[in-house]
Amino acid sequence: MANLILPPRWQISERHVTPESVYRNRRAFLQQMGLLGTGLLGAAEWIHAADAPAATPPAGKYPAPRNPKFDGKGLTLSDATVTAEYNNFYEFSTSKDRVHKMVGSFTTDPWTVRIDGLCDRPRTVDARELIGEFPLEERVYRFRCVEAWAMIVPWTGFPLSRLLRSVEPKSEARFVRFTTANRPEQMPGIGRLRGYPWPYTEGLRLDEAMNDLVLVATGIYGKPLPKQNGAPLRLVVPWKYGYKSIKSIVRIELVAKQPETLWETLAPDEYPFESNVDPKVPHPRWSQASERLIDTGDRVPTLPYNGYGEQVGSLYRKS
Ligand SMILES: Nc1nc2c(c(=O)[nH]1)N[C@H]1C(S)=C(S)[C@@H](COP(=O)(O)O)O[C@H]1N2
Ligand SMILES: [Mo]
Repeated sequence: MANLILPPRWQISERHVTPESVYRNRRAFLQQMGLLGTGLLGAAEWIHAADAPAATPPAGKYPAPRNPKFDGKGLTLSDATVTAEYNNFYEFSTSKDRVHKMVGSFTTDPWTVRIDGLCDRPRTVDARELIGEFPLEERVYRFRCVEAWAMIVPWTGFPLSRLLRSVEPKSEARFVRFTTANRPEQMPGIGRLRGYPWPYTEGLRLDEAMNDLVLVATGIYGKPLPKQNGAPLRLVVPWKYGYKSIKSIVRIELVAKQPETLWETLAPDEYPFESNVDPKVPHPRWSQASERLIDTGDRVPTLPYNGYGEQVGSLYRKS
């Protein structure tokens, strides 16, 4: 089946960064960094904010306090304009620089999310309400696409573990399955990639999903997520290749068996379920030893688990 299907655009990757968008806002970016620098909160303030009641509507929750555990020390944030205009979101377009121009008619408010499957308290809730329930925090993470480009961004959101605990998973639950909205009338890429097994789905083992690093992101750069980055809710799994970080989620389901995912279904040898970032394991068609930062163009070594081995290595140690 896979060879009847249009190949993913990333099979011809490595030449998608448009030089204008890379350098255009460089000055503005440096100014912004100066401002961000003064906006850092200390640990005490962060804890205080995290304990505050969570009734505020989403618009009032930005910018959220930065979690000092993930303050991005030693990392330089990627240019916000570049990350907003260089996107993988195949429901809209396979051209990264076009996605942000095609999301205009995509409605992300109101937005219903269903959290169900093998749990005692399944629920269906509007995204705004859900975001209002959890204290939001900012975390600076590395983000590594399987195509060997990377960025460093400040996400706003809350740990997925909190949401999962709130629905009380049953003991039979072993995996979590995530599904993106499927609206061909608003998402022109769906009709163009007819052989793809839409909707976009992804999955994690339950123990991976419960790891503190996994965020339900609701914002980026101190503001609510732009549609092209996965509004109103997306996943961020920083130690895995970018395609695991599924956008614009409508359903989160606790399941017993490893779920099928869009990319694994299309090309299991290239985009397997686990997909941990590993510089020693090349993609069948290119090396994963290094990566290109999308704003500066710098090539840097790729780190095992994308630099998060200390937090997640124990999940994969064979006993
Ligand atoms: N629904 C959906 N989620 C998706 C994708 C997609 O095409 N559709 N692309 C993935 C890939 S390959 C990457 S690298 C990231 C890109 O996220 P960004 O555009 O916010 O940088 O989103 C991931 N999530
Ligand atoms: Mo990606």
